[in-house]
Amino acid sequence: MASAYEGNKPDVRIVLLGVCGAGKSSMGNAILDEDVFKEGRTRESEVQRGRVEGRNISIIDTPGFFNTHLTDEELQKEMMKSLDLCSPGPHVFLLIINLENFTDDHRNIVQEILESFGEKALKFTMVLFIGKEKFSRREWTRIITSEKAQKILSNFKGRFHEMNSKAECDLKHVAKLFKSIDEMVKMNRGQHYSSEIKPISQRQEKNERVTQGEPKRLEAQINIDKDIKTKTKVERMTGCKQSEDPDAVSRYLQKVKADASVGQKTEAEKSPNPGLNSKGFRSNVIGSVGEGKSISQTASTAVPLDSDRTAPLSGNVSHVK
Ligand SMILES: Nc1nc2c(ncn2[C@@H]2O[C@H](COP(=O)(O)OP(=O)(O)OP(=O)(O)O)[C@@H](O)[C@H]2O)c(=O)[nH]1
Ligand SMILES: [Mg+2]
Repeated sequence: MASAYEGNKPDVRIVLLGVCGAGKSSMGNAILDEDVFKEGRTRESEVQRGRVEGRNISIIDTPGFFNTHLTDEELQKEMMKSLDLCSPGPHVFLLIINLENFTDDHRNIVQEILESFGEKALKFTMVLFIGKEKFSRREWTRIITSEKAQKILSNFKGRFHEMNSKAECDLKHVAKLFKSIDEMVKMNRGQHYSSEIKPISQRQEKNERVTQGEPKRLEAQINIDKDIKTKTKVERMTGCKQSEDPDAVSRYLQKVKADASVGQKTEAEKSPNPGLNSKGFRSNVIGSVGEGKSISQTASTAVPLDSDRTAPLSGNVSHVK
C-alpha cells in the first residue's frame, strides 16, 4: 500500500471508537474545536471535516459499542459505513476510554474492535483516555498500571494518550494528540487501515462460522478471556452452564473442529474468497494480536507514544495538569 502520509502537514483521517457514552462525539468536537457532532446518543456514523494546525482533518464519529438502541447488524453496518466515510481508510482508530467507569466496566472492547474491523485494525488503534482530571496522580498511576489497562494496551503495542475534551482542551493538547498520531502512522510507514474487501453478508457469516473461522475464533476467545460475554455466548451455543458441565465447552469445540475439517474443503471450493472470514477479513483475524502473538503472549508494558512520556508512568504520562 503506497504511503500518502507525506509532507509537513499530511491529512489525517480518524475514526472514533468506544463504548456507548464514552465521550466520542465530545472528543470529535474538541479536536475540531467546533460543536459539529451532536453529543448524546449517536445512532449513525458521521463525518466532519476541519483544519487543525494547517492540516485537513476528517473525523468519523460512530455509535458506541454495546449501544442498546441498535441491533448487532445495525451497529456493524454503521461501523462499515465509518470506513466508507473516510475512504480509502482511516489512519487511526481512536479508542476513547472514559476513566470514570473504566475499572468497573467488564465489557470486552477489544473483542468488539476485532469483530468489526479485524485484527489488522489493532496496529492502527490508539487508546485515548479521558476523564483523568477526576483522579489524583496516584489513582491515575494505579489505573494505568493495572492488569486491566495493561491487557488492553498490549493489543495496541501500548499506545495511549490522555486528554480531557471538556475542559483544558486547547490547541496545545490537540497538537500533542496529533504528535502521537503522527508517530503511530510513522510506525505504520504512512499506511492507513484498509479492510481490503467489503464484508460479506451476515448469512454467509453464519454458514462460515460452523466451518473454518469459528473454531479458531472460539478457542481464542476462551483463551483471551474468562470474559463474561464470551462465556455467555459459548454457554448459549452449547446449551450448558459451564459451572454445571465444565467439559461442555471443550466438547463443543471438538465437535465444531471436526465439522470444520469435513466442511473445510467443500467450503473452500465453494467460497468466492477462500480464507476470508465472516466480515471479509482473513479467517485468522480473531484470536491473535500484534505480530502473530496471542493476546496472552504480548508484552504487558504500556508504552506512551510521546517522547516526553518515556519517563516512569507515575511521572510524565500526563498532558493534562
Ligand atoms: N469527564 C469527562 N467527561 C466527558 C469528556 N468528554 C465527554 N464527556 C462526557 O461524556 C458524556 C457522553 O458524551 P458524548 O460525547 O455524547 O459520548 P459518546 O461516546 O459520543 O456517546 P454515544 O454517541 O452515545 O456513544 C457526556 O456527559 C460528556 O459530558 C471528558 O473529556 N471528560
Ligand atoms: Mg456520540
